[in-house]
Amino acid sequence: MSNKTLGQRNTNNPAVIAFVEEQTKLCQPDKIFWCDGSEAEKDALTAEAVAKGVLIKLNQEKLPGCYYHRSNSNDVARVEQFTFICSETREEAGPTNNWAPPKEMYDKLKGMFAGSMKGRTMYVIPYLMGPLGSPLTKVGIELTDSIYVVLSMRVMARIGDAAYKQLSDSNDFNRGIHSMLDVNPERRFICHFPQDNAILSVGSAYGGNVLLGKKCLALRIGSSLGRKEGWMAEHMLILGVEAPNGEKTYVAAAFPSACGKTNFAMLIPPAHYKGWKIWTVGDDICWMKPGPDGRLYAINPEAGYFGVVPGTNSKSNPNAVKTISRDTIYTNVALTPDLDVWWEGKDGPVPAECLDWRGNKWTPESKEKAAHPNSRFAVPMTNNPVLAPEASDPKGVPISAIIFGGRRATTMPLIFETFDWIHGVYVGATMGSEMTAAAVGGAGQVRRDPMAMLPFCGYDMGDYFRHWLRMRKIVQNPPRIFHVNWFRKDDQGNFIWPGFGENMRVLKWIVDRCHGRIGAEESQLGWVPRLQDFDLAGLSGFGPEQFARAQAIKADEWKQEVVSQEELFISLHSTLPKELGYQRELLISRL
Ligand code: OXD
Ligand code: MN
Repeated sequence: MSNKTLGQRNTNNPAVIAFVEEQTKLCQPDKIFWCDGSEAEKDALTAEAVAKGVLIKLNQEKLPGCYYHRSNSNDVARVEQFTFICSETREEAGPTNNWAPPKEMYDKLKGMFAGSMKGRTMYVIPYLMGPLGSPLTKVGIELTDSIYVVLSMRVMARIGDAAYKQLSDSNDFNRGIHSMLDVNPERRFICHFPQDNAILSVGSAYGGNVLLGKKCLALRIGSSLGRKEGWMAEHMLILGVEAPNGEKTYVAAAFPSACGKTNFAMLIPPAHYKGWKIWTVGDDICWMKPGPDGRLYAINPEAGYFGVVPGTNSKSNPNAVKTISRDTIYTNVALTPDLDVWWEGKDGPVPAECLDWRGNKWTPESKEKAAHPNSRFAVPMTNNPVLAPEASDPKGVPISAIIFGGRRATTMPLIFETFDWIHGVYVGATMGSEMTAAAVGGAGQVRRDPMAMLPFCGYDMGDYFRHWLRMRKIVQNPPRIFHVNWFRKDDQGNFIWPGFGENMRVLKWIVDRCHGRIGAEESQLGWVPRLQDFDLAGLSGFGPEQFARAQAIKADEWKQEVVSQEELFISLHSTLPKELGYQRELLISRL
């Protein structure tokens, strides 16, 4: 496309045009820019963002195609306290979501949007969540006054003409409107209207609050659509395990935010796993639907990774290090004098001096972190050296195993397999994890995070569990369900399990279980590997004794665990499926 046509209206879809016209009247932008997703558009908008100081061009010799962004220091994470599900009734949103009556919230937000884009450009971003042509794919139109949002959305989703192609002349698309306003936490609201397939976001420019395809559409609205339409929207990575004989087994895994989903999805097996390979399908979100052969098929609706930067290095995730060495937008990391980026846990020396994420001078003596703990990269998935070719397959991939896991210093063994689907739903529903920096507040405390969906489920959590249970009736060959914990600590506070690439050993047991070719023994929690079932070969500092410690089921810890699960169940009691209560009783009797 030539430069002349950049920003011109590029669709005749009457519903899209009407939506944009209506919002233009409300927001009163100086200019409307219709995005087409082209390279020319990327170049032009990037240049404009640099000229306006929204992006800093990084050292192109070291980091080709990379840019740096600093967000407002009051705007660095998702804000669950300002995130609302505005369904018709409070009951539909359930006790774990903030709720406001839709009319009241529409009125309030309309007041905030009125004239909010005066002096600014309104960008129209048509996008796809999912590969073009997939029956699972959804179309969204996001209107935004942030050029950073446009440039990030084009990394995270398939934007431009493909979206209009999938939409054709239909009016079935998600309507998303975002305005930064004055980036004031007092006027920050992330609101979802499932009945209208609409999202309104104001007062923030942080990814999870404003890249509306991601958490807002792909999870909150998506989960609600999935329940209506018979599919599942989950906070899961998807990976493929390739065996030396070419056999491919796909698994989906739900871990809460900042618990290593991206690392796990890009894992490199230890040296003696010759011929084994891990392929990434997705690192954060998974949409699953029953396929014609009675299995669950999954797509990754995203096209990029919006990952936590600190701790990324050649031990934790060598593939991510390569992935983010080009074409990456870095947000809130530290900036070195030669326009390179730095973060805590990066390979190589600590810089003698740099600018921290706020833009203040930082030296190794400084008390504060140089990079914000929730600093992020946004990078196209096509940069990933182990991107699964199936990541763009409209059919998706058949899922053999679902893995739940959290960050738990105690209680949870390294690995167990649940007895059946209903038990697996119970284990997912009662998942707990120590909180991280991905959301504001409470870092370190254990909170119940059912299926890692607590901040992302767009309707009542009890009904969400019911939907999971119902899926068993629709899916003839359901995946097996497992639980893992990489983060258990010993009495000295050291991690027992080495983690990272060694997680392949756990994955191997899981894959072999799925193919019915390895043993296990029954425990109170589920099926667990016997020593002879688990590969410890060549693992230094981790032998049978450590294995026993990693797998220990301690009565005192489980007493506390079931009490804390009860608190969750009480809070959800009015809609909690009775099957889950029975599962808890069964567990108690086994314990
Ligand atoms: C994310 C999150 O950004 O879960 O993926 O917070
Ligand atoms: Mn996430």
